[in-house]
Amino acid sequence: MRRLRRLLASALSGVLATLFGMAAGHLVASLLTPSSSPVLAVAATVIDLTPTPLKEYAVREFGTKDKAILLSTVVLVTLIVSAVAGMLARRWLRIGAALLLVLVTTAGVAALTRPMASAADVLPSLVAAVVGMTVLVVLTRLLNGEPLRPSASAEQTQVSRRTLLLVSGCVAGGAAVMGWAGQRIIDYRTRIGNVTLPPPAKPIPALPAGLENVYPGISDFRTSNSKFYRVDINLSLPVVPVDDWELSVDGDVDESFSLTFDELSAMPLIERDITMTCVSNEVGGRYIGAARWLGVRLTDLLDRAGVGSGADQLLSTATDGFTISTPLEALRDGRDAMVAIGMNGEPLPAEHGFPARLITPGLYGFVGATKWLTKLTLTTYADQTAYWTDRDWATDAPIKISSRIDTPRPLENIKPGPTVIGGVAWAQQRGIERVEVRIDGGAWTEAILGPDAGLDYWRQWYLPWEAPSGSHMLAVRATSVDGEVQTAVRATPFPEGSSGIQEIAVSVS
Ligand SMILES: Nc1nc2c(c(=O)[nH]1)N[C@H]1C(S)=C(S)[C@@H](COP(=O)(O)O)O[C@H]1N2
Ligand SMILES: [Mo]
Repeated sequence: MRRLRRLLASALSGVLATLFGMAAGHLVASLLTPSSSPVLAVAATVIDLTPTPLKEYAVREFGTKDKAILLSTVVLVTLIVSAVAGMLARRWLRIGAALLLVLVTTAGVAALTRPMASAADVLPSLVAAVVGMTVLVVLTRLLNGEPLRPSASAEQTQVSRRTLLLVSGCVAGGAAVMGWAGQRIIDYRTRIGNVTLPPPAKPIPALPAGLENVYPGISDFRTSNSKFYRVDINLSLPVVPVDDWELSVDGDVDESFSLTFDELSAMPLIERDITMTCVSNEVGGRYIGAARWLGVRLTDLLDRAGVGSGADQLLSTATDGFTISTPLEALRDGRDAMVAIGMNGEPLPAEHGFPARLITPGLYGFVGATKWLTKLTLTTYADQTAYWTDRDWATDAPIKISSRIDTPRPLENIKPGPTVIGGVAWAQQRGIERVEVRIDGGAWTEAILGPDAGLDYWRQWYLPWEAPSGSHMLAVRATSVDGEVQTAVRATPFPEGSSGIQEIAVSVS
């Protein structure tokens, strides 16, 4: 019993040492670069090193919770190792300390090898090392009843259990306060600045009312900013102070230039309704959203720079070190790609790329939707490659035609009688001609389409259904205006987007 208590106490000392170090590192990072926080840096590196199939599995299984799950796993593993370090330290202080040092060195190396890392990014890990090690030494000595200072006399070293509890409590409390403060500072620094958006040069008509008000359960015709899916490589949002921000256009151009946010927003602004899709979206998945974007037409910027004859790609760079290659041809075929500064009537939210991002209708996000954009470089595919293409994803990736059942939900139990099957369908750049529903493997029945907001916007659809009791299989497929019928042939998201037909089971009773 006593041995078990001793063991637990020493394990706890290791855990407390690490928590305190991590929190101190987080606080220091919040003041410098949030992504250099030890936990965040390690987690981000884990993402980078995870093989693509495993990443796809995680995205599929955990959806947007994948980041939270990853962070918790990293913290949990770290704390387990720390507990072991604490137990070892009780008898062999050096070995325990060495184990903690391995942990924190991992964090330091991770921070230094992030895409945009500078030497200063090792600081949070250094602080974590010094602080965590000190706590480990102090707690271990207290536990062992050893003097904290070599010169201390015998009665000074008599530590009561109360002292030990007090010190442990202070360490735990200190860690909580530092971690909380660091997070508050990060939230403050990544908030969006005080920005007012000028109106578009030619406002477009208001979006028609969608079907969601008539048939609840169908996705909103316009996705609100707070519900818009978020996909990026970051565990913490990049800090982009709008006053220091600049967008430069360079590379194979007659004259490179850069613009401040005010200069960019003073250019003629266009407004477009565009549905964005992530290449990682599974058939029937949620990584899709539709919004009204406000921004500067990309060709205006390209014309101003004067594109050289050799360029075949636009390489965009973001403050998070992320890069995207977009085929120049797609950007100049009249599709109104833009550098967006507004989303649904508001400045871009921090999660969606404040202060400016690229939006390319018809291409998956990873080839045309650079958030936190800072640089547009005219270059060639032979000369330069981008983040995901370096990881074997497709270089050119038009969004595939697809459709989704929103209501009823997979495996939902509904009442027999009149109901509605409904959802959304998209074929950006081409438009949706028809949506069909198949019930229990029968014939395809044409659904009724909702309002039309242009080729690049999704269409809502519904089909009234007299649901009979029993289990049923519901499937949906779309046809584009140019006649492509959504294929039943399955493809995984990697490397150029999923295909197949969504079929769900529902029970009626
Ligand atoms: N800077 C930056 N831009 C980025 C990414 C990123 O990781 N970093 N991810 C891309 C991907 S894969 C997609 S699908 C879209 C998602 O945009 P959203 O989060 O606003 O929906 O952003 C793109 N732009
Ligand atoms: Mo994506």
